Amino acid sequence: MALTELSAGQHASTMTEYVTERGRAAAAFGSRGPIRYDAEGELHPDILADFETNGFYIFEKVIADDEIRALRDAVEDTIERAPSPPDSDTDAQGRPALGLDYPMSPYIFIKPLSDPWGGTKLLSGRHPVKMSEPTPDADAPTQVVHLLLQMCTSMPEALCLYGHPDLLTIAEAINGPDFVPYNDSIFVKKPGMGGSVAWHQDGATHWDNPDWYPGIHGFNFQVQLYPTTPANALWIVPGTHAEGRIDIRARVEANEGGERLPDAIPLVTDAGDVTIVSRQMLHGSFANTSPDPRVSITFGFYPHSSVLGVSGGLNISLDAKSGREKFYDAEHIRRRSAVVQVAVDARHQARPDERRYSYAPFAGVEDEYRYGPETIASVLSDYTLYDIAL
Ligand SMILES: O=C(O)CCC(=O)C(=O)O
Repeated sequence: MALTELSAGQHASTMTEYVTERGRAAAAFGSRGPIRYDAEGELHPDILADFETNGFYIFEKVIADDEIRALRDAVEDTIERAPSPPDSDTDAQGRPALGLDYPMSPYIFIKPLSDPWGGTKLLSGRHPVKMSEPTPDADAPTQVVHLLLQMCTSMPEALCLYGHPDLLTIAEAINGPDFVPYNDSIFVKKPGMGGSVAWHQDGATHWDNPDWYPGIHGFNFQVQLYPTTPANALWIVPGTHAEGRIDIRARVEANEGGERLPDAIPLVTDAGDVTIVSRQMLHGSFANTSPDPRVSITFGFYPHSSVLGVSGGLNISLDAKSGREKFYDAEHIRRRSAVVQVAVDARHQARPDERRYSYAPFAGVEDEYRYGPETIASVLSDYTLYDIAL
């Protein structure tokens, strides 16, 4: 029977042997531990070396329990405020839906357990092979939230997370002090409903750059709000970030187990753990037919040199008005990076006793980027227009 014809329960059973075996491989892999700094307060070089070799790292217990609880509540509240049905102006309780005044809807809906991008031309066609799409249970809704966007506008808790000093110190260690943000999105994968994300590499711009190197497309954080398991986690193929552009279709077609790639491992974490994954890594996730939810707050950063003077190669970055690719000049970069500076201040206001991160591009002008009504309007209301998608 083709995997696509399976019920949710049958899909889960079909996956059991693979997720168990690869889950064991993941547990033995390493490239994980708490954040460690050296005597100068820099991210420990052993962690950077692991990341450079394997293309990922799992930082354990970074986000405290109370912050995770607040983020869970904020995400659930945001999901409840989604338009219902998806093309409506009101939510399921008849209130005006969140995001009617945003430059683009902060919700992406999908059919439960489906794969919205695999085998399509969407997102620069970077997901060439469709994943299995098991049939959801008869009582599942027809559409579910797959992604939440523009979190820094809708959730002050998420804005504060974006200004987290440990996360920004990691971004600086990998990409330099003038690191530049990509976008943010929250993957929502509820049990029996969460869709898959077909195997892909994120980068779409610099593959033929004569100065290509494994870090040129930056990396993504994922902050996990619930423990992840081999059955619902993000999967990666370690080391593929350094292989250049991969023929994903050939790799999947040559594999006897199809999408169940033999050398992939799941990123198994606890709630409050944070993963970093190179945007050049071969990665993806399966339909969530497990009994456990996954909610992954995802946001990335690039080296400044990868962005300045470049046109976005990933087609989520088309200019809303002209439909053309955006050109990332210094002003565009400043507009988008200002979200980081406002986030740092929002976090400082919420947690004045915590170390405050110092973001080099805004050194000396911090007072112009205090979190409050003015920057909510000038920086946070439409920042997704300035997302930088390489
Ligand atoms: O979390 C997932 O399932 C997919 C994440 C992903 O593909 C990405 O961050 O690029």
